[in-house]
Amino acid sequence: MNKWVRAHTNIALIKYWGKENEDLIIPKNNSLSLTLDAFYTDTSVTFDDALTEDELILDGDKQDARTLSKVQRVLDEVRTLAGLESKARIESINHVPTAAGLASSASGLAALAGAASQAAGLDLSDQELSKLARIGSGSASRSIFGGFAEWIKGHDHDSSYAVPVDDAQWDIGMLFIIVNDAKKDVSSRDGMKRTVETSPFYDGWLNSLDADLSAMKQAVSDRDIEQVGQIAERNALKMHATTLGASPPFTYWTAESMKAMDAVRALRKLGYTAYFTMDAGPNVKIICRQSDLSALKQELSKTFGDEQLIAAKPGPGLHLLN
Ligand code: 2P0
Repeated sequence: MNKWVRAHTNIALIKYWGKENEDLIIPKNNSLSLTLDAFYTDTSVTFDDALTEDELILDGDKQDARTLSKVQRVLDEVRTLAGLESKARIESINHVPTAAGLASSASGLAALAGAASQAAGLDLSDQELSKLARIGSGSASRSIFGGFAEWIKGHDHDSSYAVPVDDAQWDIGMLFIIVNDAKKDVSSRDGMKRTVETSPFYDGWLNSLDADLSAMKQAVSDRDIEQVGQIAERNALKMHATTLGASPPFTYWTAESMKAMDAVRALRKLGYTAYFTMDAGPNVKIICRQSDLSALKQELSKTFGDEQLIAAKPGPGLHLLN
């Protein structure tokens, strides 16, 4: 019987935005994230000689070839490592609150790396698992680890993987404001490629990253939530600024995102530690004290529906389920 493996999603505080090598998914810069408890994917893989093609069943529905392509990168690597030729059947369940619009490739591809290597009889180290998840989706490399993780960019397949930075067992949390669950116009993969190739602001982004990353690592080590929030917010704003300079230009922000960002600034005026970050979509995530999560949720429920607000705490790394 094959085992089920669980991986949690992560949100970057120092963003990954742009690839040095698109085929191997080697990033242009190191990134640093926090793995969260609220969103995760459970996956089980069976290699079966009777199958004529790989298949992916996500939340009970068989997925098309396009969705299968990221997954096949990981399966092919596992087959190579294990000397297997059989096709695989993947069953996956996304535990993401309905309508959250957060279906993340990070938890999905990390869980797949764990489940596929397990099913193939490989006993991989966390570093090997991180590399395996990375070739499916860059951000998945970080979801192998709980708490804070840094993806070291490296320069080839063997040198590009995430490492644990801090277990985040302190007063930090994240509150999600779900403003829109519609499918995005520009995927993160296409968006980062277009930005690298055409945005004159991209160099400015890259040049400022070392300073943000080292300041963030210091803030995490000091457990300084104010600094973590400030650095994350400015890093996210810079990443999003690069998309406005792309050709053709684009943004992941909507009017609702702006409203949510204003709401976070208003929380700060009330004296709360609250800073936002955003990814390749319109939802806004608030970095805050875990001990303030309930109060912030209550404050924001004056502006947003309860179903739009999801509280998260630091989550664990990849693990087997019983
Ligand atoms: C991140 N994002 O660091 C950044 C910030 C979105 C904005 O990683 O092409 O799905 O599969 O490597 O990991 C989303 O991109 O992209 C992402 P691929 P991925 O979390």
